[in-house]
Amino acid sequence: MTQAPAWWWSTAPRPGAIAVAHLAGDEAAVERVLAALTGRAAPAPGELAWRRLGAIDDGVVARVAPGHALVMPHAGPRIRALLDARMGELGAGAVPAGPSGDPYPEASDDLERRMLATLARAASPLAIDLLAAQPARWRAAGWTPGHEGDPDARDLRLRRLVDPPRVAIVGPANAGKSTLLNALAGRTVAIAHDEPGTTRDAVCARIDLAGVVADVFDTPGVRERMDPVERAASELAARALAHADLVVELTAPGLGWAAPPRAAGAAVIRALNQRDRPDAAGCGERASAAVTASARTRDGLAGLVEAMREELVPRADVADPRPWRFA
Ligand SMILES: Nc1nc2c(ncn2[C@@H]2O[C@H](COP(=O)(O)OP(=O)(O)OP(=O)(O)O)[C@@H](O)[C@H]2O)c(=O)[nH]1
Ligand SMILES: [Mg+2]
Repeated sequence: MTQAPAWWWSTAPRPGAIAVAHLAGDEAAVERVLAALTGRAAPAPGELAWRRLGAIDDGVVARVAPGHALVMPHAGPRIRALLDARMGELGAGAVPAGPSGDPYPEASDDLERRMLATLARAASPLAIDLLAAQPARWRAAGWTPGHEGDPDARDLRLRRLVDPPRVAIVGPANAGKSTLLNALAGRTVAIAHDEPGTTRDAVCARIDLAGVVADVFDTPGVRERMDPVERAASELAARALAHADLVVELTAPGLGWAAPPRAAGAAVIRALNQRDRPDAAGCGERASAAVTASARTRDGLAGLVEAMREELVPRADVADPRPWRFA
């Protein structure tokens, strides 16, 4: 009887070209799990091979030692979650444990180990102090392994500090969505232009919103007549919208509100952009906007960032002294 091998990731859970996961344990167990995952014999020690990873993805499998393989699929939260589930079915332990034993030898128990593993992949700086406080809070609350209970709404909002939430900026063409994304990112991510229909792709940037790191998507403007490229772009935008935790409905004086269909449960902030324009003060959109700002002059931008941050992870959640079901 072989011991269950360990399975853990050494890359952050974010979209990208490649992710790296480790499978480590005794030789026979590593071979068994690799064969079951890929449907083929495991590469020999020291070799690497391209493999199908079940029905989930394909990628490189590098057998760096008899009892240690690196599995490198495309990076993305969905592929990662599916592989984690599959490895669980195959009996590989999700609790992080390195080939040389425990990667967190400083951890005094499983709770601390899980906290450190979560800390290692957390996206937001705000997560650091909060995670560090959790072992003591759970012990004070009489924690026993596996008996934290189900996560509540606060637990789930706070998990956005670990796995970045998604924010979609939507609105009519020329509202300034791309200019806003660039202003938030502090660099040029999206092309902004006074030609309506400039944005033809769903552009995304990872942005620190007052301590909460989020993936912010620029989307093509909503227009009545669209060419095929724009239609394809707007389908991508629809996908970004369907998964958004927060939708920023952006407009400018005289453009009205374009309220595209969005995911149930997503929060919405209506924001009037271009408030530097002389006609902004008396425009009809102003009354129904929660926030006004100018992406061009950056005037009011801090207020918009604060509103976004508060919708994603309210300050009261972070300050709440109760323990957090972080994993
Ligand atoms: N005065 C003023 N102009 C702005 C502001 N933000 C954007 N603009 C201008 O508005 C025009 C459109 O900006 P974009 O950022 O391309 O608008 P968009 O919403 O991305 O447009 P589409 O991609 O076509 O949907 C550009 O000429 C920008 O310079 C602002 O805050 N104030
Ligand atoms: Mg644009």
